[in-house]
Amino acid sequence: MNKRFLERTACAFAVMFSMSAAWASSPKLGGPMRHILITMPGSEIQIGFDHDPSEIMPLVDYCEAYSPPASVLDGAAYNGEYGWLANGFISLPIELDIWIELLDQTPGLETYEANSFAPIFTTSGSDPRWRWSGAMTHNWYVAREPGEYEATYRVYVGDSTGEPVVDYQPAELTLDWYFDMDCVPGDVTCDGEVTIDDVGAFVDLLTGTLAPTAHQVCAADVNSDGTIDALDIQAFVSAM
Ligand SMILES: [Ca+2]
Ligand SMILES: [Ca+2]
Repeated sequence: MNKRFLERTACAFAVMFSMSAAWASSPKLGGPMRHILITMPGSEIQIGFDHDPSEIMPLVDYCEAYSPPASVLDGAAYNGEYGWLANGFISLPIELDIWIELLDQTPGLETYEANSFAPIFTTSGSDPRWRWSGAMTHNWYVAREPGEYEATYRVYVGDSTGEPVVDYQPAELTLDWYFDMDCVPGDVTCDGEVTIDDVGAFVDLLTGTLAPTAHQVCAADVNSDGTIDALDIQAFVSAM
């Protein structure tokens, strides 16, 4: 099987590949919901968890394309398991809200708001302070390079502009994620196996038609020598 054959095959499968990308219209949480429980007995914010807080959430690169505004997740690994959730009654004057402020995070971590997909927590220059509506909210945490990620937040009572109100005691917590590069060599569609579906995506990547995700770059280096070149075409054919 030479490259010209691969290119012809790529044309035949281009429609199939683009249709499969279009079907992926809903991002996945990535696992069970994991809630950060916020309660306020009196004037002190308290944080609890409905899961083991030492658990680390997986950022997954599904190699899918989403309809806007979810398309901010395209080309990246992400997770939406963490959710902010009220744990019992929270009583605040109407002019006050509970805010969450990013204090520190691993470079490269991005966050997008649950439903709007707007960048928050300093992503794309956004404010480190985010107003929590009080409803269950699963924001999207995103990374583009493999590694471990961490973010520390302060949960506090603030006015309508996010300025802290000193009458209430805040709480802090740290959340953790990891992006594990466990690609299958040749699996450019990121479904865990090498099939005929991967031919079109592989050739698109080789010819520069496809802007690959980190997972796809890993998968296209079929012989795992750190570069993507003609040797990978032979290795790809052998993997079929
Ligand atoms: Ca595949
Ligand atoms: Ca290679």
